[in-house]
Amino acid sequence: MSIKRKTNRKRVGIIGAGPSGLAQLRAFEAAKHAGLEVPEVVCFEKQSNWGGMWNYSWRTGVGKYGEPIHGSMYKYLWSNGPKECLEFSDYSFDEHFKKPISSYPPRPVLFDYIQGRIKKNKIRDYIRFDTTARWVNYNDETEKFEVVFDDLKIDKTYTEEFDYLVVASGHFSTPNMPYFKGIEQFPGQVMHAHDFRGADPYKDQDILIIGSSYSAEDIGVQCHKHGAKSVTLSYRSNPIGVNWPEGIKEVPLLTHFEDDIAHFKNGTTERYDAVIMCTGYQHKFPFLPDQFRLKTKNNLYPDHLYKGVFFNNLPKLIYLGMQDQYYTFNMFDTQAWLARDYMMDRFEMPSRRERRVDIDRWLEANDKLETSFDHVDFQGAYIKDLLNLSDYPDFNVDEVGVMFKEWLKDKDENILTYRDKTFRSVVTGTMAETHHTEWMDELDDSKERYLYQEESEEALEEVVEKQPV
Ligand code: FAD
Ligand code: NA7
Repeated sequence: MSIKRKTNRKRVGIIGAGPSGLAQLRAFEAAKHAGLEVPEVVCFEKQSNWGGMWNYSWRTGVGKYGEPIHGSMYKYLWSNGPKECLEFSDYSFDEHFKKPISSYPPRPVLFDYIQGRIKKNKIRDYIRFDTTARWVNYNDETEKFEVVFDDLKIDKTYTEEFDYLVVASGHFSTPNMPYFKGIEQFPGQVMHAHDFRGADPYKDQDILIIGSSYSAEDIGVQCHKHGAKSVTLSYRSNPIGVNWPEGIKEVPLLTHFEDDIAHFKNGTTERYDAVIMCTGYQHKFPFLPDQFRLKTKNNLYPDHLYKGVFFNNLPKLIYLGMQDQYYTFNMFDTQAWLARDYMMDRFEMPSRRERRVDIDRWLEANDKLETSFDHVDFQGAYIKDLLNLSDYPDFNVDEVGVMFKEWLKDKDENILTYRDKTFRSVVTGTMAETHHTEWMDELDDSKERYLYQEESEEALEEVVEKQPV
């Protein structure tokens, strides 16, 4: 069934209600509040709730309607960078929590923060949940996107038309799963980080992790924290190279298995109980035809995207959050504000050639990056470029860059204590609180436990004191 609409108001379709899709909705809402006429906007989300990765699912494999599970997050995930580096500049942590909190909150706390900004505005009304984008066709005659959706709840397929299509479906969901000779005979569990839901099952086990990036580092440390006997990280290109505590080590790449014995490139061998592939994710857009699909590895400036957002061959197709990420929520905002302005004819799109020149300039700069500090500076420069092009509230990107570099140094010094450090907000100037419990000793990641304050302990003591003896 195809629903045709007789209205001149432009229509915007957004695929995904994670932080990027929600940033797009928030950007339109801000324009509406400013009295501007906004297009008709509909967001489609295949899960039953918003928040993307931050909407934790205990499920792995497929969901209740048989769709591949999107979530890769796990219990006990605490922010892997300072929250001051991702703070929305139009909705501060102070505004949400009404008191200073620490710099590295756990997942439920960040999820709560993301929701706070959008609950204030009735953004839920724009979202059709339990709805998967199945296929996109661009009609050259009408110049509209015809998108096929499945309403999973009632098992119904329908098509809708849009003038603009925003792809905000994330890119840390479809595993990149390499093969190693002999792995099919490995007797223990072999899984990808995408299916990791917590470190509890690995207590007292010897764990082999393949990869040397964020997931390898954090899952390795989580397993160590929650009682794994040993954790070995096996790297392909470069080791993470931090000062590992006893119980975690890095070795060169795995070459093959003989039963439960792993052989490594340096000739050493070791026995393991379980293998976790932290080997990254694929940018996967099964709903897009070949000519519109973004084809890229995980990097800081995917090719073919003008300003990291507009698909160069058809700028009405907009991608959000497709870069590798130092900056997250605030970067998605700067992208969404610019995308909104283009969709509302407030940003003049340069010619295709000019766009190509701009993309090439960024790609060349990207090629020259060497260190992690260079990466931080590069993404900072990108965000400053976007900030110059829209009215998203300015924030001190250079200062955030300084915090990212501190964070990198903190991790180098002590991977087990970096989450105990505190930073100052560039949005409000508020200094973060030290958390009531050191991260290594904190085994409960609930919001209630996190926000539990000493006052309540004092109050509790008072109550106890007043009890008749
Ligand atoms: P996602 O959050 O992935 O959201 C995409 C949404 O699109 C999902 O809700 C999905 O269901 C929906 N969707 C996908 N396909 C379809 C379809 N066909 N139809 C309809 N809906 C669809 N960032 C940080 O800042 N700090 C961290 O500590 C941090 N930790 C992370 C830990 C892990 C394990 C992972 C995987 C990522 C982490 N990130 C972290 C990065 C995280 O990806 C971003 O913070 C953010 O979630 C990206 O937002 P997004 O909206 O672009 O994508
Ligand atoms: P990343 O950052 O894309 O890293 C992928 C890692 O996997 C990286 O170390 C790769 O090594 C390694 N890799 C990829 N393929 C292989 C093979 N075939 N063999 C060995 N190693 C391999 O993904 P992450 O999951 O760590 O992080 C993604 C997000 O999740 C991030 O934003 C976090 O916040 C959470 P390479 O260096 O390329 O040799």
